[in-house]
Amino acid sequence: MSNFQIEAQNCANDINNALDEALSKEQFFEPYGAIPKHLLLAMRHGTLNGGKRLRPLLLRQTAAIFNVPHEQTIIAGMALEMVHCYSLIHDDLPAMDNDDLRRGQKTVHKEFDEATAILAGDNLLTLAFEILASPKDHKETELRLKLISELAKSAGACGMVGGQMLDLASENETLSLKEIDNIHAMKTGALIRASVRMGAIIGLASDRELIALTKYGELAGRAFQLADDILDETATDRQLGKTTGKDKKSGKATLVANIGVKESKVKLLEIIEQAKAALSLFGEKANSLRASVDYFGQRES
Ligand code: GRG
Repeated sequence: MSNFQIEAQNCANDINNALDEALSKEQFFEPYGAIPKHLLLAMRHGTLNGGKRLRPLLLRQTAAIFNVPHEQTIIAGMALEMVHCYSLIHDDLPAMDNDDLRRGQKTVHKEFDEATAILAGDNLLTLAFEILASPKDHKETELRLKLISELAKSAGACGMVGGQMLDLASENETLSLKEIDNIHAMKTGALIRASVRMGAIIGLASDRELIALTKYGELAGRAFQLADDILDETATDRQLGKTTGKDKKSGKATLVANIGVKESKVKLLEIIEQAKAALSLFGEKANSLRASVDYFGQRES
């Protein structure tokens, strides 16, 4: 295994263990009683069913530039994953992408039912902010508020939710490359940008450092989405653990639909190089972040 693979695996193990514990029955007794069992099972299904945990990895790698130990990035990493998993659960619903398969398993509304899937997503979103507010990893109130604000803005109407709205409205519409880019930046890029910025916030980055890392985060988000669109066109259902080719079928505006797979791959490599260049300020300390964006370009699932 490469250093990147080992690092990604360690991060995924840490986050999986922490999520498993956070989504256990005992956590939910006070003050109103236990969480309804069905709801908890649905939340666990949508969260602990695989997942590469790339957002916590970016957060952890960014914080490591500032010598923050991994243990102090677990809660923020879990909060990112909870928001990410909620978005996938809701995205799979019949009212949105209407998918039966996610991470190689039945989607939450297929395994349970639609109402349960909506509520499981809602509760993951709420829980993300509940755990971020806890002083366990970060004693300083101001730091916690900054993390909460960063995650809320990225997940909200000017970020992921707004991007999803624009994306749904764009089906069978002709969009300019700039408009497509903007939808991608909001829908997928915002949470990736926030992952990096939250790592920088935990690391008490200076303004100059935060600007450089934000640029990296934005470019990494673009690379991630473009790679996803290329995979949607070129990979198999089995490889991705979800239904592929849906963008084309639904007439969704993607860069790949506009410029083709070959040119998209060239563009992807350009964006990856720009992302790595944005890290020049940090020298070798940012090598892990460089490896992550390289992985975005090479991933097969
Ligand atoms: C429903 C509010 C709301 C938003 C949905 C993220 C999103 C917005 C929709 C998902 C559609 C999609 C497949 C977008 C492409 C990028 C993406 C988020 C891929 C999945 O992320 P990975 O590869 O997933 O990190 P894992 O399974 O590894 O966690």
